Amino acid sequence: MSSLIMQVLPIPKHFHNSPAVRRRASSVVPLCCSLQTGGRRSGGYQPALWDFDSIQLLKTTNCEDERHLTKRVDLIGQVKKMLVDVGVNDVARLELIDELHRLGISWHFEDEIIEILYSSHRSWVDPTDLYSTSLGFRLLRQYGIPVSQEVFDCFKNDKGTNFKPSLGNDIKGLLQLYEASFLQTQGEETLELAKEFATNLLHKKLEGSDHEIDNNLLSSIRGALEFPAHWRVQMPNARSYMNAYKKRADMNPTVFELAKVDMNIVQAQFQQELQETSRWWEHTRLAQQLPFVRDRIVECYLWTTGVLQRREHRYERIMLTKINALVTTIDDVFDIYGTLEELHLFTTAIQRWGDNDSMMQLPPYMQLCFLALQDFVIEMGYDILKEKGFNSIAYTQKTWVDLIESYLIEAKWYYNGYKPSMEEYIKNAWISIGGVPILSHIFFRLTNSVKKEDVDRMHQYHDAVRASCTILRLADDMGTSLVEVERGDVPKSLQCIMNEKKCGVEDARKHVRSMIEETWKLMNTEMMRVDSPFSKHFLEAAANLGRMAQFVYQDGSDGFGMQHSKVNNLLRGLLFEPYA
Ligand code: 0FV
Ligand code: MN
Ligand code: MN
Ligand code: MN
Ligand code: MN
Repeated sequence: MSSLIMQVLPIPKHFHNSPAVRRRASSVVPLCCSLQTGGRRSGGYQPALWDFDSIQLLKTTNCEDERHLTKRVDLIGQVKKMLVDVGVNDVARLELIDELHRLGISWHFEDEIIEILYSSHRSWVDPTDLYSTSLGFRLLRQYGIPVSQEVFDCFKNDKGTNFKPSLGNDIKGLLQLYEASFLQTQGEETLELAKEFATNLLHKKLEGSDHEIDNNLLSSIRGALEFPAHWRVQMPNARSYMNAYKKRADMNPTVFELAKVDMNIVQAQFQQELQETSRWWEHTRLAQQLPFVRDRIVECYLWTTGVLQRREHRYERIMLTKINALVTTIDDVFDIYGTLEELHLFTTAIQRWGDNDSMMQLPPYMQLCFLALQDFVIEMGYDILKEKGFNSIAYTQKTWVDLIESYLIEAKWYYNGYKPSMEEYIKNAWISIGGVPILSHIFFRLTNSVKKEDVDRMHQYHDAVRASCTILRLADDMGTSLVEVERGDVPKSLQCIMNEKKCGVEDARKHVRSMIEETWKLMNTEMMRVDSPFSKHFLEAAANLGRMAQFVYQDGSDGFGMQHSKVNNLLRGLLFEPYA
């Protein structure tokens, strides 16, 4: 026991950077072994790409200095003028709003944008112009302003059974119609029709290599077919949009300059937040003591920049990154290292939270995990009580208990060789992906006055929560399940569908993608509900959690555990390399 206490002993903060401490840390014998001993599995995960020291030494920019901040204020003023300039026609204004969003700078203009969208409401609905109607429709819904799918009725044929064939020549209009269709809520048939109609025609345009379509438009179509705008997270995508925007003949230099200055200021803020979380992660010693877990603090932080996009949510991002790291750690305990007997003990200890005897039954490596989690839950609960006057601890604990019980169900399935149906699988797997503690945290932080009634609806896992977690699960399975099942794991979505439908992996992927699209309809319904128990910021973050999963697991590969190069390049651009 005494050697455990030695190893777990905290290292005082001011020693964190000292070489002596780092040497001592690396000579500590881990509480468990990374080798495949005693029938334990291996995740095959590579070490972290960025070590503690290199993160702490980051200082690539001095962009938070006075000069840059003043420049940004000036540029914001100029762009505001452009937005409200009476000389600008409605369509150009809508295009500017869309661009500000894609460039990641729309938050500077939120009040202006909402006012413009409200006041111009419907003035752009023009039966002769599919482009502006579709763009306007999408932006209104994106900003939570109600608008009916009926605005598209005038583009349908006389019987109303499909869109008019003549629209097939309006490529820019089709692209916008396609984008608009992803804002559909459940049961909106016109928008479903719009999606099929536009998708088919856009695919044909690409295949036909039509010489009349210019290259910029072609690449926009390609990008949109892969990822519609509504599914894209703002910040991690902003930089690649900036690169495309820069090359366009109609780009606005002032807007571009603002995006550039802002990107570098944000990067400096992100670096500080990352440094703070990395100090916490180092302090937990989880990566050293449990060498089988994914050591992914930078990737965990990247997630949060997509989920919580608003600059002022600094504390929330730091805490969310810690949740991501704890979820990842405990997930790896269940999926990789723990024996079934140990996993039962861990589940019992969590169910009897606070009961010391149950905790003392655990092997030391699990005690470390448990205490790290407990510390964190108390810290978070303390802050919420202090700031919101609500004691959230029992609710937070419930989310962890539910998560860990769902992990145990999967572990039992695995050890029994049980193959669930897709329905049975997903009923458990939307929880086992780890979204519930994430959303509970975001709920408490982003709700101004916390009411018990709403807290209950959150923790009975309202549809908005379920939709967000389901997208997260389905996207994760697309990116990780082939490797997981090979290593030894329960059948995930792809395998359940392949078993059930007796189909190949490509058909299973198509099926999962259509399930993601269906779930988005539920998410959209919840986001547009006028009687939602949730704040706008919470719903935005819940949607972003799904978007971020689609981003990290894009192309069906694992940009988190396996550090896929596409995601890595975007990560470098966002967090480490100033925009020159
Ligand atoms: C998924 O890992 C994943 F990234 C986790 C659990 C990290 C925490 C969650 C967020 C950062 C949102 P993995 O594929 O191993 O998860 P499953 O559930 O498939 O074991
Ligand atoms: Mn410390
Ligand atoms: Mn896992
Ligand atoms: Mn798992
Ligand atoms: Mn997975």
